[in-house]
Amino acid sequence: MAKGDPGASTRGRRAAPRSKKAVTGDPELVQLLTPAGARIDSVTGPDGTEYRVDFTDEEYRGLYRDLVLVRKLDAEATALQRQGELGLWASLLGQEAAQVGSGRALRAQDMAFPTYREHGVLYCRGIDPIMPLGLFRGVDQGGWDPNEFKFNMYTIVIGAQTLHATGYAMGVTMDGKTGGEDGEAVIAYFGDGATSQGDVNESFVWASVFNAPLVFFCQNNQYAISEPLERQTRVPLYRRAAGFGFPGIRVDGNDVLATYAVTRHALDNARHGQGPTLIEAYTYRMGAHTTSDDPTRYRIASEVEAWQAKDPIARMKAFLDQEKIADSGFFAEVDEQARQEAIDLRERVLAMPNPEPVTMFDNVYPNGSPLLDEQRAQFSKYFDSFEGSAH
Ligand SMILES: Cc1ncc(C[n+]2csc(CCOP(=O)(O)OP(=O)(O)O)c2C)c(N)n1
Ligand SMILES: [Mg+2]
Repeated sequence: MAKGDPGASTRGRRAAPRSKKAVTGDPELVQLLTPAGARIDSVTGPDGTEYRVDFTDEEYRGLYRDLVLVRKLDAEATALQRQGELGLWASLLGQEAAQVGSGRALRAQDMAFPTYREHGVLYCRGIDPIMPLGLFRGVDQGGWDPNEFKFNMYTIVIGAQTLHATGYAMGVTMDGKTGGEDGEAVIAYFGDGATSQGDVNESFVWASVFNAPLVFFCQNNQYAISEPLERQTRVPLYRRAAGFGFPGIRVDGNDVLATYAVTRHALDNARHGQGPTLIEAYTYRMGAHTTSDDPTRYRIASEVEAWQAKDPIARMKAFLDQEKIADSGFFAEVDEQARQEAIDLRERVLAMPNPEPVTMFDNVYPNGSPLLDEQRAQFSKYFDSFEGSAH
């Protein structure tokens, strides 16, 4: 796992092997690593910003390790759901680079507002990956402290977290915490489907006119459950930002390096008081929407296969291999670490204690309420009436 702040150290940097100073293929897409694993030195965005990364070999390997671990833990969670150990799971399969690239671009002081699929960002924030499994097992409400890790609770209500993030970001400005390298920036994650929500559009307006230090990070994974992108928009999503008065940029969301570069730049602009940016991370949901969904009902296999050729981990591995940044021993060691961490995750999920039903009343208000106390007493009495009840 790439600890700390990749790209921040100044020692042992590796120059990109190829010096191609152009956007390849789609001119609307920032890409620094092609699907075949070839590096592009730098890309100039539409506003003249030059995007590049400057990692050491160790940092490149760290990003690869993150990608593999995040995918393996996600696969283990899906398996646990299939075996009845979780009520539901929302897999991030295919979106690892979008999440690790943006998650590692965050500085320690930055605040993130996730949806329900940001397990990769959660991992980058240093939160124990077991935490969301408790939520999806129904034994707790998430378990991590949003203030400690600067990572809010998962939000299921589509788009709502963009409003929370906007309010938080406006508060950051009011507290005088923007300006300079130590300034705080905020990032809000949401999906392509969420862009059709009123909440998201309202948050665009407020963030824009109040110049909030906020990055809107849209993972366009091409679907909102069964609804394809063309049911959400007639223009590329990143262009929506122009109508609200702030910059928008589309990045190859399956390219961890480009995602890192674009997100870091947008966060730094925000922390320096230059207002919001919309990033559209162009990616693909390789699996089902959740374990309750059957994607074969609404999309064809050839589409999935076409995206498999753009796999975010395969291209990073090809790059590390071609440039001799990592060898087979390293790849085997990462796979073994992932295997061990998945076993550990499984064991700890199975050992999770079931909460006492009455504890559902505990976290509704910080200081309780008389009405809730009454409900708790009624529920306890009812529960005690069952034969063999623990109460
Ligand atoms: C306000 C609201 N409406 C509807 C839903 C049901 N719902 C859950 S996920 C989802 C699709 C979201 O798609 P997208 O924003 O693209 O995110 P993705 O799941 O693809 O990451 C919907 C409609 C919800 N959770 N909240
Ligand atoms: Mg989507």
